[in-house]
Amino acid sequence: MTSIVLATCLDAAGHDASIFDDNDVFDKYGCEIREQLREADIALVSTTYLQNVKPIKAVLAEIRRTAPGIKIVVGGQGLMYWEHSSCLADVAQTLSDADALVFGDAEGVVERLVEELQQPSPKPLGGTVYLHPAGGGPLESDSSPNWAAIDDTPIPDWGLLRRLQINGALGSEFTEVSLEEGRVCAFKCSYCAFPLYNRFRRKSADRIVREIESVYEAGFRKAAFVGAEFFHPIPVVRETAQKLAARALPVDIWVFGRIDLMAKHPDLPRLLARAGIRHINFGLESGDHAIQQAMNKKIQLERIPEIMEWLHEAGISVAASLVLGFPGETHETVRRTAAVVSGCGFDSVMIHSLQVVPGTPLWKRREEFELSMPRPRVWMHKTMGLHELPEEIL
Ligand code: B12
Ligand code: SF4
Repeated sequence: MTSIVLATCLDAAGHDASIFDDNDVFDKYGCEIREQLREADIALVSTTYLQNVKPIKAVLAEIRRTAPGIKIVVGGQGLMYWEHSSCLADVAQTLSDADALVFGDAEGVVERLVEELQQPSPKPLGGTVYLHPAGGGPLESDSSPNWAAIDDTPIPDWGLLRRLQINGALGSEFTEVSLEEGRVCAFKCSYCAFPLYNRFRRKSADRIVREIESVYEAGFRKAAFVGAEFFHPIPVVRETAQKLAARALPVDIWVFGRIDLMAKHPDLPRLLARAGIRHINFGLESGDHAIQQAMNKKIQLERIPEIMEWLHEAGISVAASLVLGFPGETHETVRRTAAVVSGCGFDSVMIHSLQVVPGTPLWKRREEFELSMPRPRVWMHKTMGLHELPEEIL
């Protein structure tokens, strides 16, 4: 989705683009990338999925070797992640093959940055740090992120999937697209990294309807909302569902969302089904009340079986996800979670191990939770250690 959002910004500003979107892109598509780079003015490199900066450093070096004069811009949520765990000067030093770093949203910046980078002295832009200002002056270090007005951002043009070269070839075979109901989530679960690299914004009902219309017009019949959490606030969800139901477009929709928020709205599942929602991914995480409290998740577990019945009656399936290993987890709490889950009637269950991400409330309160981290990603606390969890979920 990141690639299509960036390509939409470039397209709107009248520029052609081609996309390479995969792990290890140079290993897989080296010839095709080099061919494109020799004709390009600018390379946009996204770090959204990355936790390790090394692959990006290598990609930048390879781009620079192939096209020494090209302008390179790096952005995406990985940049925010590294800034959290390091400092701007270190990030800039590591990514020194780039010409500019963009913190926060691309929309409203990328379109202008493409022009500015062609100038001898580019003008300051929100969220943008130029690494090589004219005359080799000092680093401009305003990395306060650019947060766009979410309803005013260009609607992602999924038709580009058919029109642009993706990984060196035309005519992609994607049948499903991703959309955002907004950015991030209004909740603050203590282990969750979503709010760290982005700011909560929710799209209006009219905007979401326009996006589904655009997906339909581009010929797609399946869309997944991946912003973070679809069901808050309920009045916006209700209005969105009413408007989508009125449009009755044959687009099957999949969302991430807290089904517990529907407890006081028994009519909502049927309305959602009329709007096209077919599947929900629900983060239950634990069936233990004390762990729910400590996670700051606070799901009323006893209401879930009833809400599941409403959803099933409406024809909506639900996959639940669990996180094992939160401080306080024992064999007993895992058994309790299994009992709760087996009484809920979920269509499928995904199990993950706890990850303690730097910057999250859980990470900041390590002492209080008696949580130790002998190595990055490895945790232990009074009642459990990562090594006790089965390999299949690590
Ligand atoms: C969908 C998703 C997945 C799917 C991916 C499916 C797919 N291929 O599309 C799956 C489930 C596979 C997945 C896996 C992982 N994910 Co994930 N995922 C997401 C999710 C929910 C949506 C990503 C998305 O499309 N966002 C919409 C786009 C438009 O947003 P964006 O990329 O941030 O882009 C905006 C800005 O950042 C900026 N921008 C981005 N790139 C660039 C580049 C330039 C040049 C510029 C100027 C601007 C710019 O402009 C864009 C528009 O404003 C995000 C959370 C979220 N809501 O963003 C997590 C998220 C990206 N995932 C994350 C993580 C950690 C992972 C995993 C590493 C998890 C794991 N431990 O295995 C893996 C890695 C996968 C991989 N192969 O690399 C983190 C990454 C943060 C980080 N760097 O540490 C996120 C942010 C969640 C979080 N906050 O913890 N994920
Ligand atoms: S775990 Fe889900 S509900 Fe909680 S803050 Fe993260 S995205 Fe929101």
